[in-house]
Parts: sequence; C-alpha cells; structure tokens
Amino acid sequence: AAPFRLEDYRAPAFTIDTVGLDFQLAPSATRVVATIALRPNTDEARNGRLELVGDEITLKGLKLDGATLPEGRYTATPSLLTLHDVPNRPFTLDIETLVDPAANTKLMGLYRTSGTYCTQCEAEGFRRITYFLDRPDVLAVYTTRIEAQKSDAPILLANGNPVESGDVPGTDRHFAVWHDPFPKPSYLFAMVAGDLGVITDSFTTSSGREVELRIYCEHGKEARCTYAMDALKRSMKWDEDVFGLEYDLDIFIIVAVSDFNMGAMENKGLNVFNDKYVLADPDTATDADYANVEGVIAHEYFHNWTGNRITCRDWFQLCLKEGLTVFRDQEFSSDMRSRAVKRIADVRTLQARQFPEDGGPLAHPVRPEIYHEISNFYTPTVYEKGAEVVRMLKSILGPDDFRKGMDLYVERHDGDAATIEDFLASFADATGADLTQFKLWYSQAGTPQIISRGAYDEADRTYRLTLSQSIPATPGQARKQPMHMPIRFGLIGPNGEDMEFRSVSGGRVEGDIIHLTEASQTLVFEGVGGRPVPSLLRGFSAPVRLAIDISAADLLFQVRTDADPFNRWQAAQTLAMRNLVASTTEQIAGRPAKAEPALIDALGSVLDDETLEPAFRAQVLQLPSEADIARELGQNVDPDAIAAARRELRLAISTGLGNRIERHYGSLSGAESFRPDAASAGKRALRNTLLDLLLARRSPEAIAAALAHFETANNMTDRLAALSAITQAALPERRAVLDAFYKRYQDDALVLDKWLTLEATVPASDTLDRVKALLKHPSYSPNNPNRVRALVGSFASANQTQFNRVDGAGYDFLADFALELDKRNPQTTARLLVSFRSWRALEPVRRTRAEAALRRIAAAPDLSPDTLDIVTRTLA
Ligand code: B3K
Ligand code: ZN
Repeated sequence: AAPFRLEDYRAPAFTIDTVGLDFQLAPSATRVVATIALRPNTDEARNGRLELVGDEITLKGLKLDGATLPEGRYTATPSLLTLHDVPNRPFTLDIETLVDPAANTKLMGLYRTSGTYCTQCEAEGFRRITYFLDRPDVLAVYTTRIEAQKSDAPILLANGNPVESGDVPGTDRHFAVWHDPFPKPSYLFAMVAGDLGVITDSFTTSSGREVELRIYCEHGKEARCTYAMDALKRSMKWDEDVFGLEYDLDIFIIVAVSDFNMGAMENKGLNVFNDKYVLADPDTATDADYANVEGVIAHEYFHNWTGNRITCRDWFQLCLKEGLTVFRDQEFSSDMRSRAVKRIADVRTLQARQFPEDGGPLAHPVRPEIYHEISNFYTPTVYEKGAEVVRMLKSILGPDDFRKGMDLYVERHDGDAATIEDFLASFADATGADLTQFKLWYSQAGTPQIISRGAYDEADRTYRLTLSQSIPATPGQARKQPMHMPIRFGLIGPNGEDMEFRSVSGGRVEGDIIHLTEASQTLVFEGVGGRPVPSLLRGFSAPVRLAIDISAADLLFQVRTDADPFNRWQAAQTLAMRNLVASTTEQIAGRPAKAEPALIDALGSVLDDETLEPAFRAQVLQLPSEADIARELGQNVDPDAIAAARRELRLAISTGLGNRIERHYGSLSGAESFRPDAASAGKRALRNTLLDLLLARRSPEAIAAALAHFETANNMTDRLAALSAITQAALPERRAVLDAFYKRYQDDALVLDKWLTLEATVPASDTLDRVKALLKHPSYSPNNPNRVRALVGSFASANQTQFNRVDGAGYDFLADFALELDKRNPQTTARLLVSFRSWRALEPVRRTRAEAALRRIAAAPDLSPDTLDIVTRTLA
C-alpha cells in the first residue's frame, strides 16, 4: 500500500459537529447505531462524494436525514463506505453496523477482556466500531448510549458526564447515557461495560469545582487501587500548581483491564489502563512498579490538556502530545521523588531504547514525515526523544519564558487540532526567541555526536573549549545541518568547586548554558584561575553522545566533586564503560578482565559517602548493561564476549570493594515495614544492588545471603531483587526459588509475569527450551499481551546471550512465534520484532542468522501491515 506523507496533508472535506452512538451490546454481535451530523467543507465535498473508513465491520443500515438510502447511492465494504451523492448542505447520517467483540483478538476497536466490554481507538480503532472520518482533525461532541444485559454488564461507562440511566422495561437489560461537551477526535472515544469493582474519591479543583474520581478494576482487587488514586489526586494538584491547568468534567474515571496492547489510554474522562499500571500493593508490586503506576497515571491525566483539549492535526504530529506529555510526567515524578535519581533513570531508558532505534534501520525523526502503519510510530523517538526536545526548549528559554510559551500555546490552541509549527510559534511569539534552527530537532533523525577538546593556558589563564557536532546519516537522510544544542556546563576547579571566569568569547553563553549552534565552535574563557575539569552536558541537557578527552584521574575527580549529581553518575559510568569495552576486547583475545583502580576508587567513594542519597549510590553502583556495551561497541558485537567481560569485571569490582559491600549491606535493614515513598525505596535499592554485587563472587556466603534475602523479604521489591540476582547469576539454586515463587503467586497474573520474565532472562543455554516449554504452561495465555511480553518479549529484548545464540535458534524461535501471533495480534507482534533492530551491528555469524530469520518472516504470505512494515524497514 502507498505510504502516508506529511506533505500530502489536506483538511477534511466534511466537518462532523455531533456524534450520537447507540450500543446494543452482545458478545458476538454488537449493534452500533452512529448518528452523525456532517457539514461539507471544501470544494472537494461539493461533488457529492463522501468516504467513511471502516475496518472489519458490517453495514446493516444507512439513513440520510432519516430516510433509508437506496442501494446504488452507496457502496459498502468492511473497510470503506462510499456515499455517491450527498447533499451540498448540512445533513445527518444514521449508520448501523455489526461488530464482533468476542472475536476481536487485535484488541483495537471494541473487544472483550475477562468478560468486560472495552474499547481502544487510538490510533485507528474507531473505524472498527463504525464508519467514520477517523482522523484526529475531525472534532465532534459525542453522546453515547449503552444498553446491555444487566447481569452481564451492571456497569456502563463512556466519555464525559453521566446524563441518564435506567432499566429497559420488560427486558433483563438496562442502559446509560453519557455526554461529553468537549469536542474531540474519534481516537479519544471510549466505552466500557462489565461487572467491575470500584473505589471512589473526590478532588476539589483550584476554582472550587468538585470532581468525582473513580477507579474500576476486577472484583477483589479494589484495595490494590489506592496508590493509583493517590497518584491521580497528586497529579491533578500538580498540573494546577505547575502549569495552571485544571480538570474540566464533573467526573474522572480510570478502568483497569487485563488485556491491553500498551500501557494505558487517555480517552476523555475515561482512561483505560493496562492493570499493571494501576494495581499495586507491597506484596505484589515492586518499587519500580509503584513508580510506574505514579508516572503512567500522571501521564494519562496530563493528556487531558496536552492531547485532548489540544490534540494533533494528523498522526505525524504525534510528538506534539506524546513528547510534551512525557516531559510533563517526568517533571511530575521528579517533583514527587528525587530529581537527580529520576533524571538518571530517564536517561538510562533513553539510551537503552531510543539510542539503538536512532542508530539503526528504524531511525526516524521525532516528527516523522512518512509512514505505512501509524501503530509502529509510538516509539521511543516520538515519546522519549520528543520529551528531550521539550526539555531542551525549556533549557534554552529558561523556566519563566518556557511557562509563558506554554500558557500562550494553551490559550491559542485550546479546542484545536494543532501542529509542531503551532507549538513552536507559541514559544517564539511569547518570548521573542528565534526557534528556526531549534526546529531541526523535529525533522533530523539520528543521535548527534559532540566531540569536545579542552586546553588550559596557565600563562594567560585562558581555557579554550572546542565543541564539534555531527549527526550520522539515517534512512532517507544522508546529510544533516548543525542543530541548536543547549550544553549545560561548569568548569570544576582544583578545589572541586565550579570556577568563575571573567569573560567568554566564541559563542553565546548564558548562565550555565552554552548555545552550541555551529558544526564546530571554540569558546575562549578568560580569567580562569586554574586548570579546570570540564563538566559538560550537565543533567544530560541534550540527547547526544558526548566524546570527551578526559583522563581517568579527572573522571574520578568528577565522581567525587561535580556539583551536578547527574554528571557524578555519568563520570562513573564513563569510567565503567571504558573498562568494560577494554575487557570485552581482552575477553575476545582470551585474557582476563581487570578492574581499573580509578573505577574501584570511584565506586567505593560513592558507596561510602553517606551524605549522598541511597538511591543515587545504587544508580552509581549499577554498571552499564550488556546491551549498553553492545551499543557502545557499535559493530562486530559478540554478546557472549560482552557478557563474560561484564561478569568478570563485576567479580573484580566486588572483590576490589571487599567487605565494604557486606558492611553497607548489613547496615541497611530489610525488616522495616514497607512504605512506597522514594526515600524508603532508595534504601531498598541500595541494599538490593549490594546483594547483587556480592553475588558476583558466587561464594557460598554470598549465595546463602541471597537465599536468606529471598526468604526473609517482607515485600515484593526485596523478594524479586533476590530472585533476580540468583537467576541472573544462573545459579543452580535458581530452580527451587523460582518454583517457590511460582507456588506462592500462582493465582496472581501480574506477579506471574515477573516469574515468566525471570525464567526467560536466565543467561543459560537451556533457557530457550524453558521458554518454549512455558508457552504450554497453564499460567501462560497466548492472547494476553502482558503474558506474551513477559515471556517472549523479555527473552528477545533482555536476554542478550540467549536471544543472540550463535546457532541462531533464538532468532528462529522469535520468527516462528511472530508468524503465529501475527494472525491474532499484529500490534504486539510488530513490537516484539523490534528486538531485531540492531542486527547489522552483530558479528558476521549471528548477523547472517538474524538476517535469515528476518527474511523468512518477510517472505511469509498474508503478513499484517504492522509486521510487514517493521520487517521491511529493519531489512532495508
Ligand atoms: N496515547 C496512548 C498510546 C496509544 C497507542 C496506540 N497504538 C497512550 C499514551 O501515550 O498515553
Ligand atoms: Zn501519551
């Protein structure tokens, strides 16, 4: 099929003012009557042709202004309804369609999850419910009536405010009517009907309006929703305090469902969530789960303004709502927790997910200009790099001007379907800033590289800093222009404090920001009192790779002194990465890995520094992952050599730090009763990181400590940490603990996902067989995306050595699995196949085997558009 291109955008030929939807719910034959009021818009409309898209639906009836349309005045297929001669004036259509929710395994449109009816419309699911102008720039006011058998679906929900409900006389059915006064695109429509438990609360907005809050879940899980409710209320308050944005309906509802293709969905007034981002209690959720619940609840809530009140003109503008909303949820979590630790975690995620995307065949700009299948563009680039671009905008403008720009954006575009141009114009107009060059961040793909060289002249007390930027070629973009990059910096003096300087020339420097705008710039700092250690890219102020000519001694100094905690962490990571890369080379040459003394010193000094928060110390002690090392190497990647080098280096570090590990481990108690706050979580993180480092020794004492840690844990975080340390060390003891864990949680699907992931990520040669066997385990379910991702997704994305087995069996397994799943759930299939994205960086034997597996998928008949698109681009 022909691709969609940004440059081909045309305004819609018709406006839709109102939509009435009437659902007669039945598991296999739901009838939908859509009453839509249309108005022709453009010349194109006046020749009388109206095309409404559908997807796997059956037309049952069609009326125009109340009169049944005779055959011949329209044609209908499951994917298109064409009306041949509609009037050149406003008119109404009644479209009756038949849909089969029970057979809907794609989980797009109307489907069933554990007996509940539920919808997912973004991006193009509404067309699986009725024929429509299913595009985000068609905004209408919706009224939804739902009718269902009372016993089957006592709860009936839709967007907006409840208007009316009651029994249908003489039947066992009842109904409810909901009205959403805010015009919205079809992708924000939602309806839920089923037998659900609920918790309720309320929130009073800054202007004094009372909003009813409800979270629905499976019966019996209500108590696990209280943390999500708390996070929701904190989100509502934060958006008022920080952005001046207040909630607008009388009610806000969240529904947790167990079958969901992604994390959650921001439907107006009726958010639908994957239950893993709602449910949390100490016995079943880890600290990471709590943080995710908090972040995703906030993210979806924040979409009410950045996404819903202001939506996207077309899907190319997806980052307009997603990048901005990720930035907002990151800021929220930073305010709720530790800013430094949150930033480190976000940068780790960016580097682990977005950098490989940007450096491989699936690279695309933050605002793509071409797509075949939009579902494949809900990517780390659109989301996480999109958030980094907003963060840079804030760094360039400063916090006050950033807020002015946001205020103008909301004031100008409330109720609009907007573009990136609209967004940037709001900031330019509010502040007078010229964002022409900055805009390149939206159109140029690829991770820029900055090379930095510094020289201090003792005699004239001058420091010359040369910064050069280059952006690698990416698919469809051979040559790039220099971009505007905010480089937050400090010059660390001999006493560890940032030094003053008298003046600087060679570029624009404002406060602690260097505005790098040229391909190469030399900044000359005058009046610098001593040789500085440059601290560049503080807080990771731009999403780039920085290559800096800095010695191990200076990195160690930076770990000890940098005023920016992010760069203390970064300096330790740089030391570790240099050591890991060197060790991998040694490994291939058959020589043992050695830990550099500077690295041990750096880690030891952070470990011992009780003035630093425990969560930060834990982050510093966690070495770059095997995938991080592979990315740093960039070519000829041998995952076995990397894993061996990393294992040996961890042993050397563990030995090098000696009994300081035991001492700190022992001083942190595991006996306190669980509280989910960041400070408590940080102590657990440090204690669990130390256990993991201790176990690198594989000594009987360390193994005994890990087993005791598992057995005495009073919460899921500690229990899972012990289990993960044991399984990651591939110890023979793992079988017994994994079985014990399974027995304890065999009725809890979300915890069993953790168990499946542990099983799938053991770095041992029998893991692939174990994964295959688990596909037949009664706790696994082939149609549930969470189960699929926990078992197969984590095998392919988080088990570097076993997915990349040199015999190619890991690749063949994923190919077979994908071909099978693609028939039922294309979106989830395409997502799994992203694990192949770095295949060209592998050493030749693995590269050939990965390519063969990809080619086998590509050659299969009847691939979904989702899978065909990913495989084609991956091979291109
Ligand atoms: N907007 C949704 C994602 C929809 C994905 C559609 N394939 C959730 C979010 O980003 O908040
Ligand atoms: Zn989002």
